[in-house]
Amino acid sequence: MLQGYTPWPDELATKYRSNGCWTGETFGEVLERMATLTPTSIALIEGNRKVTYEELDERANRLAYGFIHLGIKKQDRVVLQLSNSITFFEICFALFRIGALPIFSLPLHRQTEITYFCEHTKAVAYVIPDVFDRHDYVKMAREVKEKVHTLQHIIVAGDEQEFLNVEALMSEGSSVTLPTITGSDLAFFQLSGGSTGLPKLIPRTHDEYLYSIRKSVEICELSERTKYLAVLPVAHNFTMSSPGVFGVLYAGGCIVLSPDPSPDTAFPLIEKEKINFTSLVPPLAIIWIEASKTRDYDLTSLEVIQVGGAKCSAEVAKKVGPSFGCTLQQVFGMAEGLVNYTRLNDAEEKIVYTQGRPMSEFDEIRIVDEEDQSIAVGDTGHLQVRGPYTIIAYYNAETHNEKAFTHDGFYRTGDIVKQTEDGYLIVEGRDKDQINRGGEKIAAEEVENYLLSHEEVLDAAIVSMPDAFLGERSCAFIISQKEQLTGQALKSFLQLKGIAAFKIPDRFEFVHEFPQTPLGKVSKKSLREIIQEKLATKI
Ligand code: OOB
Repeated sequence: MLQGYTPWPDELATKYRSNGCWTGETFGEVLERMATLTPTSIALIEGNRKVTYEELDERANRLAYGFIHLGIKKQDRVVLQLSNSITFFEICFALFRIGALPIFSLPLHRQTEITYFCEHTKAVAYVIPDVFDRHDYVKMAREVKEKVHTLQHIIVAGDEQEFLNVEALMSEGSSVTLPTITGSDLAFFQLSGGSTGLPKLIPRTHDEYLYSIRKSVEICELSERTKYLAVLPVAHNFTMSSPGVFGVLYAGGCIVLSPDPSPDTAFPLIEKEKINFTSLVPPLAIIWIEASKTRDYDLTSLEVIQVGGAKCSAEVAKKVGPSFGCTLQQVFGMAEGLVNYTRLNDAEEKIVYTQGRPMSEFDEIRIVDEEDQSIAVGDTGHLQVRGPYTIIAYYNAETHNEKAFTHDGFYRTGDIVKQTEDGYLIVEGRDKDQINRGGEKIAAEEVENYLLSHEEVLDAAIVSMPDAFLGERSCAFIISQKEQLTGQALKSFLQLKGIAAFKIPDRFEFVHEFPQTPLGKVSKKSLREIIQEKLATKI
């Protein structure tokens, strides 16, 4: 058993097996099955390169042997930071086959975050592109390797320099047997959006994650005729499994990988590949809707556009269907588990005004007040959830787990919602110290801590401010004795430190003190009001 991992209690595991949620199947087996059933169907398209199910299966196997020859073993942790590429899938399935555990970081993460993921999990390997979006990952890997002593291998897709090349890892495995992997084994780690100091890691077993995929495939009606355009990073839970790229592979469909989400890249791909399904965050939906008015591409193949990751306003939701001649599906999910979908045949009113309902009949949700007491249906309160694909603990985070989960094993989502009579959820707000910047999550405390490491910053508090396009942006209130300190200087400081660009505050406000709550804590509510007022008067 991996230290720091809290296994499912026997009672729940037995329940989810006996009610058919957990089948014991593994990701490695899913790919093998599809390679047998539909060997010559195209699984992945990246630019001019196409890979069939059989080829994907074969290449994943050769890489699995390569990893074993390198000495990577079952349960070893491997930080994976690849863009939307065929290599991402080959590496993923290779690691699944040998039971090594990928940690799905995002292409935007920088050395501070990557170093932390490697250190926290004692990772033995780190997989990167050479250059992506003008960022030099090899240089970054050099810096990370200096600091992390467990890290033995840097594996590069592209120009590997002094490190290992993915292609060179491919190996024939005549003399080795792959380890046995079961459904209850850990498969990988997802990252939590977070609200406290350091990002939390979400452990996932094959059983629980494949259940969520199977159920999503059913609800979203994916099949071998699905042509899915992956525009958001595939490493994110939404694009990965709701039903996402893994759902498409499960259904035998075809994934087209978009290097970026702009209409200029995505629309020609939709026309060329006759895409019928894709997933967007709300700001992208806005950009696509605007672009659809002026761009002359044939987008009539689109059947479903999902929007999720942040609240989609009714105003935007109303426009998706008419702009693209397709069905909108709202998706309200979380990397920790629970995913809600509007159903494809729901009435317009449900699709536009709600964030859907839980995907599984075994999702237990409750909406409670400040004292964890259930409230009347229709009242607004805190959402808690327990179920066959919602985690019961973060990895290696004992103190945090005590706060994040109730005594009876419900996850406190930090979302404030209300429920309709027929079970649909409407997201009304949040009680977690997080900023949702157009779907990208910023844990306020994490960034505050980075700012506090600047010698001229005495205190820092980050809050959200409303934004017509992204929904929210971040504003940092700073107390400093140095009058010369500027927001620009702090931005440069954070960039140099190496953190994902979306976490760098959009605005800085210098103050002499923070408003306080009656208990003497910083009142973020008052700070939000201050910045809203300033924005309203355009100061
Ligand atoms: C998805 O996952 P995360 O882990 O990046 O973020 C989860 C949080 C939720 O707790 C909620 O606060 C917010 O993001 N959220 C939404 C939303 N979808 C996510 N808030 C309002 N409306 C929505 N539709 O973001 C995620 C994971 C799987 C599927 C979809 C999204």
